[in-house]
Amino acid sequence: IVIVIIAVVLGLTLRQNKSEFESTFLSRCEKFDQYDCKKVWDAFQQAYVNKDPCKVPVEAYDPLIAAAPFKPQCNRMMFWSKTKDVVHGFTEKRDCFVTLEDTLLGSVLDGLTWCGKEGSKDTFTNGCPGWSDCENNTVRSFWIRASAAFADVACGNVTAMLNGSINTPFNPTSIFASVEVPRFIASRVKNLNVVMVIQKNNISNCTDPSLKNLRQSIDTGITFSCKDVSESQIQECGSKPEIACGACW
Ligand code: AVW
Repeated sequence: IVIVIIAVVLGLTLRQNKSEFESTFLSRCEKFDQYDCKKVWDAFQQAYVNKDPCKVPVEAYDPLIAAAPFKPQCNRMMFWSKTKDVVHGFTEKRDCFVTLEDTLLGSVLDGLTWCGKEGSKDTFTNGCPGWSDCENNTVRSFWIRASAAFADVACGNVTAMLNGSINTPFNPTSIFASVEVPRFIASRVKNLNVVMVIQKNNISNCTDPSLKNLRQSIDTGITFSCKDVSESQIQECGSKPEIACGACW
């Protein structure tokens, strides 16, 4: 009996408690059916655990993408650049489009910071390198890998919301321009429809020279369109379910 008690007490003290991060990951994951969240968590951890947080290449997340693959949702896929709040404000209310942040991996990791440390099997949420502190940082590599995988399955009519309140709505250094657009292939994607979000003090619109670059950089065979749409019109469509998705703008 004494031995059993010692073994149990030892087992309990040695067993690592689930971190708050792991709990968040798993509870967000469990909102999606058809995925084995423990398997997804294990595939996620192997990308960065016990590594220098600045030495996690994009490919480190390949096994994670394989464990939770993206499903093509033709004609409903929404990309964005510098319009995160407008886009999600809309997609939260209406089931018209699917963004990366609506998929399992995107929604589980949205807004989170994480990294590992050499010599430790833990996940840390403090003291992790910032987005531009080093090239191969743990969080940035994930978003690049996930964005690439999401763009790889893009099909049919693809929509992108760009920001008319900045100088260069199609910025070559953005994930949208550098990772996603190059993966749109004519055999899968029919049209790229840009929605230029226009606010009161907009400084650019669909006539911006950067949009010409976008038109020229897409795969031949993909047709391109751009429409200036006011932010208030997007919000109105978000709050009026009687307006059909296709009639929003
Ligand atoms: P974004 P993207 N520091 O609005 O085209 C911290 O520029 O690049 O649009 N976080 C950053 C930084 C930074 N300097 N830069 C970017 N981020 C993060 C995935 C931050 O979380 C979707 F499918 C910001 O909200 C879109 O089509 C996010 O990256 C496309 O990639 C987007 O930055 C949007 O990427």
